[in-house]
Amino acid sequence: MNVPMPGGGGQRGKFYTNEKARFNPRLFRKLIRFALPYWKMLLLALLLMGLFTAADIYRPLLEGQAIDAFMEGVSEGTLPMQVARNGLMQLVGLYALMVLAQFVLSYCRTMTLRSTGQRIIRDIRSAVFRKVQRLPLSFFDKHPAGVVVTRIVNDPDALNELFTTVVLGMFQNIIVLMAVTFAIFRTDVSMALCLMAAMPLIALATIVFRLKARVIFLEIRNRLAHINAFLDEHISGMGVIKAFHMEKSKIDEFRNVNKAYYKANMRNVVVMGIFRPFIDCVRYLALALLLWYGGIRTLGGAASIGMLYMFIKYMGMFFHPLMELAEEFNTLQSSMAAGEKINAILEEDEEVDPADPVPVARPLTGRIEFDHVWFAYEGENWVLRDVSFVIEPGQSAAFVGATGAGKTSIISLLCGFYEYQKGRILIDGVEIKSMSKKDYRRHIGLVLQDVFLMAGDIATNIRMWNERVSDERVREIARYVQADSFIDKLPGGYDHVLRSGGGTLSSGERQLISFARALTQDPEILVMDEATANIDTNTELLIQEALLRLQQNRTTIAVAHRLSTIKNADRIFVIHKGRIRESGSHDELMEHRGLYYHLVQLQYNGASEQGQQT
Ligand code: TTP
Ligand code: MG
Repeated sequence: MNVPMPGGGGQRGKFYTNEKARFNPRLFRKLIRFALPYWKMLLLALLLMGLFTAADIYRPLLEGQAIDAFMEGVSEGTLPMQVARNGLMQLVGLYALMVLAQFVLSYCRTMTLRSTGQRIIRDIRSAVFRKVQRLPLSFFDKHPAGVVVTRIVNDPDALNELFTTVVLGMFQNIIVLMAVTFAIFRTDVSMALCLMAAMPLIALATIVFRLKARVIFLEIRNRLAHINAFLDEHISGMGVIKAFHMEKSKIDEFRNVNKAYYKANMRNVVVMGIFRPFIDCVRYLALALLLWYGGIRTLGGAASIGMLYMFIKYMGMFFHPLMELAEEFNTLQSSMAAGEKINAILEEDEEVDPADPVPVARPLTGRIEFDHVWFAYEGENWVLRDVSFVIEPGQSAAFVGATGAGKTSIISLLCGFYEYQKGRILIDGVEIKSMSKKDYRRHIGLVLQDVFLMAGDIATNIRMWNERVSDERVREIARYVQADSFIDKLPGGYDHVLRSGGGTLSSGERQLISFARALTQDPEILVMDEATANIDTNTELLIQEALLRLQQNRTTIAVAHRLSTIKNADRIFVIHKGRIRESGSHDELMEHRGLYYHLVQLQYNGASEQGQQT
């Protein structure tokens, strides 16, 4: 899979750029369904938050009252014991109780919120992975693996923030703001207005900050995607980079990509660096104003020291949620961007299966028919043009033709990996579009040139996690395809554990395993695309013998560049630029002296020039 660089347009745009990080109510309604199953928990969290906040608001009131009670005592010259009896003790007791209650509430709230959050993340991750499993192969042609991984691993975290931190956090902060406002205006209107004097400045700063932050935030996300795509490409292509001595230039290239990311982050640092101190500055100025005005009022007897203390406390409680709100808006934007990307995957078209599939006959006879099939990977770039052929049950067919002629595409269509645009493909007389892909793929054994082995031991890779295939059968099949000799030499033999991809085996060894894998299914149709391309001539001859026996009761389709390997096929189709140009047996085609004849001549001459007989 090639890794496209970000910034380009087209399909991948919505995975990289064009992030609309604005709040989008339609998207929000879609995403909220991940939180809906946990509405009870979230409601509980909200309730706990409300109680906690109420206690928070009430505390400065108590503190103020306590101070006033004490001051009264001092001014009246009462003894400490009497002050205590005058209600200070009760106040302090109530206060201690509230602090304890807040501790419990805070613990319960955090636990409820966090555990719900983790559940939401888990659900989203599963949903995205489930979706990815159902996507057609064409999706993976367009989206690099690194990006899909980000969608499954990182984005759910960001989206979770939307429900837990942002929505509930905003709710809480707004409640605090309203409660504080109510409390101060109820206590003293003129002093409350004094505190509010700072509001316009703060509102202005927050708006400017929000706008700035949004632009910078998008920039950071894009730069990050850029770095990820760069790394994805350059780590998987390490071999090529080394072979072409590109290390130095790649290091320079990375320095630039890295610098762009650094710069975007630095802009964020600067904006954040200004915003917080600015708000602090405004806050302390407002405090000074309050001290001055409150001082005058206290001295004049219109307010008490406890009240002034309470106002100072409330001022802190007022600014804190304001700052948090600004940051929550920021998080809202990032989580909306993540949500948008997750939603884009969730809305991708899945592999289409008919609503009411025709059941697949068991066993199939294995008749394959292409009826005027046209196919393009994209738009009208026809890769297959009006392809028609029939392969009768039990026949062996071969496709030959130049590189890029469309042979693999024919096989991909037969396996239902891509949807064809015109014509029909029929298996046993039933069009594949009316069958369930999962059902009929069971009947097709596929051996490809590039073999992907899963993480696990050799035997498991052969039986493909199908427990019904016994160890005995695995060994028998491995012997059949001549894989046993190299497997026996591996440490642990059939229990030898492979890493994902099977990179520690040679290409030929992987192909042999792939052969065995296809045969454990005992498929009615066996499809081989360059299946022996990486296998030495000696082993291939041995496999050919096995294959001949295998072909007896199944339909086989082989694609091969080495023509010697398909000479015995019942029918050979010559593909040229997406069309079938010739078909027939080897002898017929040789007699015809057309394209096939020339291909054979070329290979034969080429081989004999090198002194090798094919
Ligand atoms: P293939 O069908 O892959 O060609 P082939 O199998 O005959 O070639 P080879 O012998 O090298 O294996 O491709 C046919 C054309 O389709 C080719 O021009 C590339 C194009 N193509 C796409 O546009 N998108 C794709 O995802 C693939 C796989 C191929
Ligand atoms: Mg091919």
